[in-house]
Amino acid sequence: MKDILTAPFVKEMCDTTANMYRLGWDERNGGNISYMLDEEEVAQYLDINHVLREIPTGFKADALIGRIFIVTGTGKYFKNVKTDPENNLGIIRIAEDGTTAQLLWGYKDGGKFTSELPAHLMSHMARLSVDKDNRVVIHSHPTNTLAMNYVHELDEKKFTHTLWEMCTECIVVFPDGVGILPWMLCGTNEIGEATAEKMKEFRLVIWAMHGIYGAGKTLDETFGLIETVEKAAQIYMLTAGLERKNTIKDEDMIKLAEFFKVDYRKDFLNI
Ligand code: 2HA
Ligand code: ZN
Repeated sequence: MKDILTAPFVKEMCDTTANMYRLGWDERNGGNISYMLDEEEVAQYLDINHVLREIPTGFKADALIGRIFIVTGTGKYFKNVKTDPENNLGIIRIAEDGTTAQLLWGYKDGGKFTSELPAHLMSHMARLSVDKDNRVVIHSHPTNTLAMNYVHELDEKKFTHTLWEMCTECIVVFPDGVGILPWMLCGTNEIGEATAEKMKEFRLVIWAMHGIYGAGKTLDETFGLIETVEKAAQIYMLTAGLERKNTIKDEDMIKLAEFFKVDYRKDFLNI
């Protein structure tokens, strides 16, 4: 059996959380990540028949029975993942009943998965229903994206359009736009269900005055999606309130989308 601390998926979780902390997006215990793993790959590092603990999830995830995820722990700080992965991360498998998480590794101090597990697993189910290659869900509190929530209308079309105007490549990176939920209580099945509903349409969902969810095939891709929104939001915040003399026009966005052959939300343009 290989040493799990050398597993690429553990290293990637360490690098991504460290990176997000460094960017100031995940203060204290803010943010959480879930990453679906390949059973054969996990079996190189763990006896996957050895369940350390069983933890109820509080909701049913029938479509994910038997699926294995590496998930950040509740109350744990992104800042600390890299130096102590076994305490701050856990590997869980969804049991036959669809409502129990079988702990295979991690949460060493008796902890458990993020309080946002409903939003994560429901989002995985929603994304898998439209993209069978989806593996990752990331939640974070990126600074400028959050700041923008206070000064920009929280309308999906208008918010997406503003982001697309802020950096040339935005429409290419997230042509499907950004979904938005109103302020809701976090950590609940209700916000999980609402997030998942949006995830059928968008890979990025803003939780108003809280943060953002992103979904994708790899940690890099999902991180990159959130990073691109955050960069656009930063440009917006640096220029909001100033007289705008130039902008990326809708006709320019169409040229980009056609040149890079992306299927974009045409109804989010004004022409
Ligand atoms: O887990 O970010 O939304 C900490 C959070 C909750
Ligand atoms: Zn949060």
